[in-house]
Amino acid sequence: MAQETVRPLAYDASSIQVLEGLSAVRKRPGMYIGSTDARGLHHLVNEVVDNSIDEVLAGACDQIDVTLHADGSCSVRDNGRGIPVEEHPKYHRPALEIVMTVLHAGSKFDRTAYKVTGGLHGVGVHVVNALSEWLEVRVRRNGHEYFQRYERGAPVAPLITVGPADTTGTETRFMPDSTVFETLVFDKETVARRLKELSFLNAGVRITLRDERDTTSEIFHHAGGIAEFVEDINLAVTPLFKPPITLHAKRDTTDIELALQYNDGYNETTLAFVNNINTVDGGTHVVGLRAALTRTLNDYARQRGFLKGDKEGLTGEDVREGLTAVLSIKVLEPQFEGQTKARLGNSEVKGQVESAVHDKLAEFLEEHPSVGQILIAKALQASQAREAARKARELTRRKGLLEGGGLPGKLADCHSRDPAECELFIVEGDSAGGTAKQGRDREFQAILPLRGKILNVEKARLDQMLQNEQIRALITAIGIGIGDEMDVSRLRYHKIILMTDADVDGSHIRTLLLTLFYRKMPVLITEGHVYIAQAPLYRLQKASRLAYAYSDEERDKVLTEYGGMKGVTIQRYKGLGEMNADQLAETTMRPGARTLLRVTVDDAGRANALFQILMGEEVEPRRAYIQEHAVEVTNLDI
Ligand code: 0RA
Repeated sequence: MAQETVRPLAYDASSIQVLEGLSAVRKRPGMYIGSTDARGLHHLVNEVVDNSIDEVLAGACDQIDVTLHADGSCSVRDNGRGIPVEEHPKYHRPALEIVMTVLHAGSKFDRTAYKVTGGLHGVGVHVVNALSEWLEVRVRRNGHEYFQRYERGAPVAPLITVGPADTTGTETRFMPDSTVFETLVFDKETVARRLKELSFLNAGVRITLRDERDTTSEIFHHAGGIAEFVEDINLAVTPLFKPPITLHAKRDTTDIELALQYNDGYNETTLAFVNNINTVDGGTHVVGLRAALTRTLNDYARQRGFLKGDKEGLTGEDVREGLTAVLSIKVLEPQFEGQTKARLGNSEVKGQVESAVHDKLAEFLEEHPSVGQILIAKALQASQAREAARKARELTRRKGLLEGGGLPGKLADCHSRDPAECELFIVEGDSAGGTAKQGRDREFQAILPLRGKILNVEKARLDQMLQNEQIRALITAIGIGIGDEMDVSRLRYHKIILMTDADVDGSHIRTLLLTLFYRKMPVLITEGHVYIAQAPLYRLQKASRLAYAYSDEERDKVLTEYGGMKGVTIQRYKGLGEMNADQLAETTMRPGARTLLRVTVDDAGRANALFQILMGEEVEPRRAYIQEHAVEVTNLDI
């Protein structure tokens, strides 16, 4: 074949290395991109975009255009310096080809600066290439436009010049390999979310997202950077001052940027990024930030006489109540730790961040005493509430309400004492609770019926929460406690299953419960203990044939299988209470027969904003959100 003869990778040593690298990636894609589902697919886009963002970090690029093409491919074009095309000293091939085919090109063609691609996702574009049916790259550089095409990672022709160019930059277009990925459809929202985040984190960069499939386009551009990020997060709450406080400092080679604003709520939202990577598990930079906040606000409060000499100081929790902060730092050699590599480990960074934030924040408060007053008032109020909560907790403990022996009366516990096999069904209403009790397997399934409305913890403090009977019952049954005394090793059930009606009330109760868990017992969610039961919406019977349908589509499918509506009895379940115990067990509760949705938080910032919108004070954003995302709200699997 003609094509074979022009393949530059014939039989020399480097070509063998390339082919070995490719087959390693193609054999175990999960090792490189985590998975081959939708998440892995979007990882490809992020990898390519991150390479352009590295040009932004080098100060060499301010425009990135992402296109989701109608043919299913994706392209990313930037106005950076262009990937070098000069001969690579070790491989004796164009550097571009090496970047596209070999693990970490290295040497003089490696950009020395802060790098997104050095971090968590930094697998290299060659991985994208290896997992693409085809990939085409165009580089504008040295007055020329260069072009090369690859198939499944291997070049199909040498790098060629296709014309003159009066600008510089790189464009990469790739078609994900259908033999690798389970899904091939790029989700605009998923792509947009990361691009939006990047546009906040890199003030001034202009990122466009064009979707040729529906001919829409969006521009992400935030001259205000992370200050605008904070404002965006706080859209649904009432800030205590405007604009957010911002600071920027350098300590050694570490660049530190922070924006923060307080609101009249009680929750903390801190997003922390290292080289544009979201460190959801925190790390030394977050420890430094917290230490600085506590120290600076205590010093300030004492100097101004808000805290008398003998009085106990403000705690970390006090100074973080109602705080929204975005911390974005750049580190030359980040070390990411932990199972998901989402925690920064560099020990030197703690002191760098603490020093920078302390100095700059103290300076800011000196210059803006009115904002200082607001911060101190907020923290003192939190401190008083914390004291009240401690008393309330002591009181409930004395009454034996929060600890062993005092399990709530309504709880129908299971026999097993092995938490790993135990399940707690939280059921809406006494009537459904009764049915669930009959239908359960008492060996390992416990039932806790909840009556009426549950307190909205988004608007309540710990002391108010502990006065609420429903919430006390939940806390006691779950067993891990709440607040600073939480201990996940005391979890009594490894599956906590929310079983509510498929109507508006049920969805509201479910959201309230998820808010409670997310805000007050987040380990339950991060460790994957919370599930949502899926009850059927329809029961369809035709003579001796019986089927359950969990959606309208499923109902229609069953009807087709039945050969039409004739002779079919359709029952629509409006609530769990309409099922008898056997039906409930067989459709919703029994392992093997049931489907459970596990609640996960992909994106802490988004979940946070979602709860603020759904449960917060501001009505308008909530209405807008619910109208826009009606389906998601009734099927909340954040
Ligand atoms: C290595 C060195 C230089 C730039 C790049 C790589 C580069 C890579 C990508 C990936 C996507 N867009 C990119 N743009 C640039 C520096 C080259 C120089 O000093 O001229």
